[in-house]
Amino acid sequence: MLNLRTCAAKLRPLTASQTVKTISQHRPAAPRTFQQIRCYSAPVAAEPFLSGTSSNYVEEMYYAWLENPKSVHKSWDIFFRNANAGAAPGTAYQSPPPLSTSLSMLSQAQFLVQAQPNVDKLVEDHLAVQSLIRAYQVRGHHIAKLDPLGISCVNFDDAPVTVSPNVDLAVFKERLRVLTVGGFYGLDESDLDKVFHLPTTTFIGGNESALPLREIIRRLEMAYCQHIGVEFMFINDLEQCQWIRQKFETPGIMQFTNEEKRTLLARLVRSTRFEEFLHRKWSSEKRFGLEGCEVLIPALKTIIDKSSEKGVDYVIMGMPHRGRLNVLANVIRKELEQIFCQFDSKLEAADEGSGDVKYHLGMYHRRINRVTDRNITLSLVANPSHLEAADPVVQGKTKAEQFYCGDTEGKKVMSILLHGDAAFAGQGIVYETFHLSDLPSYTTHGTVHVVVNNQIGFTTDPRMARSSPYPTDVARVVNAPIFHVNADDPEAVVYVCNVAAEWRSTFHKDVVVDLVCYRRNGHNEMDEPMFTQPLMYKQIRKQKPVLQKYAELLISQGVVNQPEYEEEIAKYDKICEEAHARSKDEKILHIKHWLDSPWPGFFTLDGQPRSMTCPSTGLNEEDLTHIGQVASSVPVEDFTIHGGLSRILKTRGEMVKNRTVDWALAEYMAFGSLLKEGIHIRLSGQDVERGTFSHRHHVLHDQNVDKRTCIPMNHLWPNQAPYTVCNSSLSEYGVLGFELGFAMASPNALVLWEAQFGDFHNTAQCIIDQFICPGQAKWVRQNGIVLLLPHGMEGMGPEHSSARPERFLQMCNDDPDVFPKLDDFDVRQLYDCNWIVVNCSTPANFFHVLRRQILLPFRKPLIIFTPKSLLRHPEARSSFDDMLPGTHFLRVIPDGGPAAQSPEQVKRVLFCTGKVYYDLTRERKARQMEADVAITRVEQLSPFPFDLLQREAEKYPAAELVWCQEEHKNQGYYDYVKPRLRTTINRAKPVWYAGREPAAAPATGNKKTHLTELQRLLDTAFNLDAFKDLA
Ligand SMILES: Cc1ncc(C[n+]2csc(CCOP(=O)(O)OP(=O)(O)O)c2C)c(N)n1
Ligand SMILES: [Mg+2]
Repeated sequence: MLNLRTCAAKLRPLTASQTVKTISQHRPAAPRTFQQIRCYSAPVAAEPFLSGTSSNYVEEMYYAWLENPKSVHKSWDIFFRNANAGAAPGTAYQSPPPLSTSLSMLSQAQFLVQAQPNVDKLVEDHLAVQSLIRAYQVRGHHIAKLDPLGISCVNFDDAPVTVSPNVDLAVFKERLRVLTVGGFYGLDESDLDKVFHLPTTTFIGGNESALPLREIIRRLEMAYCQHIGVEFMFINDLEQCQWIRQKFETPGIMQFTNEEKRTLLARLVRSTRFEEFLHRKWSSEKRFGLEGCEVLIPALKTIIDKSSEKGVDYVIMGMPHRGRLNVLANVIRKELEQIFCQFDSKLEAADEGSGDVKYHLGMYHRRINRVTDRNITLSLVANPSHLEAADPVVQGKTKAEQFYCGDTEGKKVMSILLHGDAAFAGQGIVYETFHLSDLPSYTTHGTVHVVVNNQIGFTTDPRMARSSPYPTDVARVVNAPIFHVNADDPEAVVYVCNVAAEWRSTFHKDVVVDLVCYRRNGHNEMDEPMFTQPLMYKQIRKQKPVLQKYAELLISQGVVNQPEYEEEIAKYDKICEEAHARSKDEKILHIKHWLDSPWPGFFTLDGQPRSMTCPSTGLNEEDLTHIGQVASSVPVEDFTIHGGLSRILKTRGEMVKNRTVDWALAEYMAFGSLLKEGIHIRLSGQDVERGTFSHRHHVLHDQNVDKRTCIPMNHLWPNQAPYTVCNSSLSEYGVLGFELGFAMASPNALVLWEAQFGDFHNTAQCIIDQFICPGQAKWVRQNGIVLLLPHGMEGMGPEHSSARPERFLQMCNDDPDVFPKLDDFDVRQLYDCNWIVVNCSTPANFFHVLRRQILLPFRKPLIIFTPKSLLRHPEARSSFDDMLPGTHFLRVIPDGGPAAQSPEQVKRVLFCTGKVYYDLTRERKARQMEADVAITRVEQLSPFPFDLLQREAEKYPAAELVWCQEEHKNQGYYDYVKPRLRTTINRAKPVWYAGREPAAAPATGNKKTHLTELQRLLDTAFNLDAFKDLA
């Protein structure tokens, strides 16, 4: 009872005449610092059963009860009422009334509440204030003044109220209708001067633990309803919520020194005058200027400064077109003359390749951060026009840089991603990338996202461009806090950027800064925005530029004077003029100066390969045996594997004894040997650890201990490089982009992405079309990523049959009509190509092509069509002999049987690739045509082995030439191979086709039709009269 009375006294509203000091005597006036422990209102927290996870649950319920007492079970309602009324710990709980509640029991249960006639009102007022505070925290951003134009459709209240100490409750009632949906919790005007205790879930009190309601409202307005809208209450971690509350609620926390204000002004001067300079000099050039969001430059610089202060020394950035040149100039500090000379159309390109427009190029720059005096490296990843496509690439590169410098927590390397409002909301890759953010093998330990939210996408309004109130709602799925900020308030922007950087360094989680701004010009400088947004642009014409507004503010505050301001402008204009003059001396454009990921040491100083040879990719017998033994064992003690897997390992062991490998073992040999040579290997994709077809088993799982795993590949050699094998999220676009980014960071790593089935690569088409295929041509950046694409017609239906080789082959840059004049096809042809496309028919060749990928003196993407049924095909085995020193990858595997012994007798040569070879040899044997028909396997499709196939064709002078494939005629390889084969033989003979007819789908859904089609193509392949009438 004593406790109840004390608490009731505490809760009783005080009149303003009772000073805050009096209250402070009851409760020490310690500053409200952030508390790590979970905090309820004191009486509830004291309950003995509230510990561990139950406290989370109870807390949720408590908040729900605060909003609506009827939303919880009656027993909890009584408990919370009693606890808040001051019941002693352990006594607040009353057992719930039984189903057949008798009146007497109910009245017993309600005894405590009823015994205190005033408590109801006290509790309700107290709860009303708590609910009010919570309402501001949850929904304050709905009424914050975020839009500099004042026209945003996201403004939930278009009549913002000016807050003064004389809070008018009538106005607030209207405001609170928006905030609380259900009205004002019974508080009225007479309560405004009553003093209320503040709950521990707010920091608005500063040093005070109780405040008059009027002041509570004023402070909440200041924290949540001005130029910053904080969206965070969906975060399900109390500690993180408290951290944010403290950052925005603590009175006076948003203070700037005069020095800081002057720095901010100087940064705005640079940002604004840079665009003006470009506009003056090249008024008709597209540059996707930053006008309307000039504050982006100080925003980014703040994030970088703060992160540098926290220990980060490498920042990797990705961004779209908007303001990119400005970021290069003023954030990354690319030499201005290098930027300006890009506007000179007369410049000749010095590098090989086709290049890219200036607002897509990347950059890498190391310098001293002037604010922290620490070294910082900044890299802006080159990107295509495809918005948001660079997001996962940036993440992958960041992960790799963290990996190579041992930064397991993201303390030294971080990423910043910039987005446009329309693209952030509209592009699914944003969602895929967010879902990588907290996965162990993909996390970069927090990304700072900055959205240039100019409230328009090209000509489309937000209400037509998204179904969510904000463009940033996608970030809520990963519990990232979102700071919306009016971009015309530079101090508010800098403040939230500081908080965002601190958030990242504290919690290592993603965070979003939403710069609500406008776009002063059209989509680009040539575009007329009044066609489609007339009213918006009338408003924009009236809008004072942010630099002018802020300069006037600082002049009025006496922080700078007019001459100082003008001098700052003149100083930067002069820098631009001088750089422009120097840029005229540039005669040649070097795209390699715009490389985002240089590989020092891998190339010569002028960027050339150190040699033009590739050593043998073979391996000595001992290493093959050793790797094979580890691959067929469990290299740790007391580890129980599944019985089925024991059998698989036993079979492997027997193969090793017999000096043979199947597909999985060949892959093991390639990986294991490269690891010994210090090459890091990373294999990523859906279910790659076991392998979709259960053939790989690179991660063993203890059958008795949960989550205990073993990766034998990491137990091979004493000082080996690490092997990373990771099941990915169910994404292709995001994960392939990520691995491409990972592969960018170092040439000394074999990075592989495996599709579950090859056809799934088409959901990552943008990464293939925009980065992998043309990356080097556009950005002089090499990349050795490997794509493993399971492919083959197995009667499994139209899906899962074809990895669409035709698409990759169509994008190869070798000329079908020209026989290359090269001394050395083996390496030189690879150097000239944009990517390598292979379909290996033997495990040994798969082994060699993986090793060649690293032993080559340059890097090219490698596309491998990998088998499914061949994984277990008894003939698809290779001997150690084919993998020993001196052996190498075979671009073409000639026929080695009777046909090759008497080549002049051969009537037909069947050229083929991949698994159909095994169908063809079986059929040839059955028909006893081994001396009549030669079968030549084209293992490397691109670059096309013109030299070897010429030899093959010449070897069989009397033979017809036939391309045979299991894919449909308009698919597979035929369209690619035919003209090249004809060039090889100088068009002396036709090249016939044996295969399925053209079709819309990659394969039939009917197994019987599949087999009929197969038999038909085999019939054509071995019917020596098949083409007679066509000749
Ligand atoms: C994937 C993709 N689709 C379409 C386009 C064409 N496009 C270029 S900019 C743009 C509007 C982008 O709007 P927003 O993301 O808001 O950026 P802003 O230009 O407003 O800064 C569009 C549709 C593109 N570049 N990429
Ligand atoms: Mg936009």
